[in-house]
Amino acid sequence: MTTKDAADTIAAISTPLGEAGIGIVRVSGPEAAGIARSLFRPRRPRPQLLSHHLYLGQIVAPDSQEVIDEVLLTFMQGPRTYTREDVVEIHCHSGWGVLQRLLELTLACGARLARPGEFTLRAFLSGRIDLTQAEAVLEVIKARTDAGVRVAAEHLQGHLGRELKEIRETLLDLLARVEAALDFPEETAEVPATALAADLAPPLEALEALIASYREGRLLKEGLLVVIAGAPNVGKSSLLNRLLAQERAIVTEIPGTTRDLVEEVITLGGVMVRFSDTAGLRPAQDQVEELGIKRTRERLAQADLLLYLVDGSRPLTPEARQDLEDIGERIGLAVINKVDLPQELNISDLQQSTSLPVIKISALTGDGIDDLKARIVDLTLMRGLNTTGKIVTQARHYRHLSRCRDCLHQARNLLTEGEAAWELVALELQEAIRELGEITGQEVGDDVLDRIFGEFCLGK
Ligand SMILES: Nc1nc2c(ncn2[C@@H]2O[C@H](COP(=O)(O)OP(=O)(O)OP(=O)(O)O)[C@@H](O)[C@H]2O)c(=O)[nH]1
Ligand SMILES: [Mg+2]
Repeated sequence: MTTKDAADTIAAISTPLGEAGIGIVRVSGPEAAGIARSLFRPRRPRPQLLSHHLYLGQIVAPDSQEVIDEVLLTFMQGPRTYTREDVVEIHCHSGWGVLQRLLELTLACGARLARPGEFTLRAFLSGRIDLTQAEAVLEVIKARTDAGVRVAAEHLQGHLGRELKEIRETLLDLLARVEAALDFPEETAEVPATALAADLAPPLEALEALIASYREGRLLKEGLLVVIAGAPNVGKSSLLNRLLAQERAIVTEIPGTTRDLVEEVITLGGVMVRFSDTAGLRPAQDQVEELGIKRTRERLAQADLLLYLVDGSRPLTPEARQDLEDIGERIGLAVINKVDLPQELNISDLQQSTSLPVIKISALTGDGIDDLKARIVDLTLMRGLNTTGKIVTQARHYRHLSRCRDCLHQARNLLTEGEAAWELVALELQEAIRELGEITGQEVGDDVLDRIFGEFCLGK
């Protein structure tokens, strides 16, 4: 789809379909101004529409002269537009019928229906934004937390793309030096392999930092997974309900109530957190419970953060001790629940069994819950969750960055292995450069573009 019909004028409804104050039909391409002239009757007659001005008027069907709606229309002359082409936006009342009718009129006047993401694709193809910025458009639209919006906005401004382009430039310079060594072997002494290997260190370091940031990026997108685990009846489901402030999971005094995972997402301190309430850990008493406990163990392995619950009104059991030992050095909290009841648990006993910080709550009364939430946020920040824009949030970027790094490692190994195999070094560098180009869009195939822009909504 990508480049072959770039000369068409495209049109789409750019706001969600539904009843609302305004809806927008957007038109982009060489015919945009002509289409506006055929459909729009300004309130005060004008010889021409000035660029980047807003006009009040009516949309009138050219053949029947029927008035469709009262609208605000703006004509934006390229290249100072989103797509760098001429763009017309018609702000009408938002209703299914009106928007549909308006869109049909633009099509009747020569526009073609835009495909999902085609406006942004044109912004990319015209060089107004790079591919990371195009992807950031979708990221902004989908962001659900403050932190997510912040990182997406940084990406939209092109910070990530710029850093990648700088790394790519560095690699291109290195490649030029390697190619010089290839072309003029008699002067190879002037291109010492060890110096080249040393010059690979800064780009490698930058790549490693970006790759490491993906963990945080994924957290921003998918949320931090906090698993609530412990023996049956210690109050795991009660805690989940308390954190969500809703009766989400079933709570009874019968041990073994929760059998499946119960999960819900909330935002804490601007970060998305997915809480997972699990089946109580004990030797399973039937097949259903066995499956539930298996799921619990799997979820535990995936957790970013663990809340291991114990019942403060009972002594610590050997099973709980064993669980805590298994958890070992992972990040989390040991949570003593039911502090509203007379306490039978020996705290120093608990502290000896685990290196996790210990915290006391009552899921029943809400005691200590605010403190617990604050500790969760602290632990999130401790994990180095920063939101400064040099964060990789897309799996696609992560893949290419990892491959790029691998190529550079290879190149460095070749260079330090003594007898430098210049051809092989050049190949690795070329591959590394190509991987970065795939991220920024400097070297990217139509199939990849189709996949990326296919995820967009219509009208974007
Ligand atoms: N007094 C008191 N009772 C609590 C507290 N938290 C939970 N309970 C009670 O403990 C019992 C078990 O609570 P649940 O939340 O179902 O416990 P669970 O850990 O989810 O249990 P399973 O799903 O069986 O593993 C219920 O009767 C709760 O009302 C608390 O902080 N104080
Ligand atoms: Mg439960």
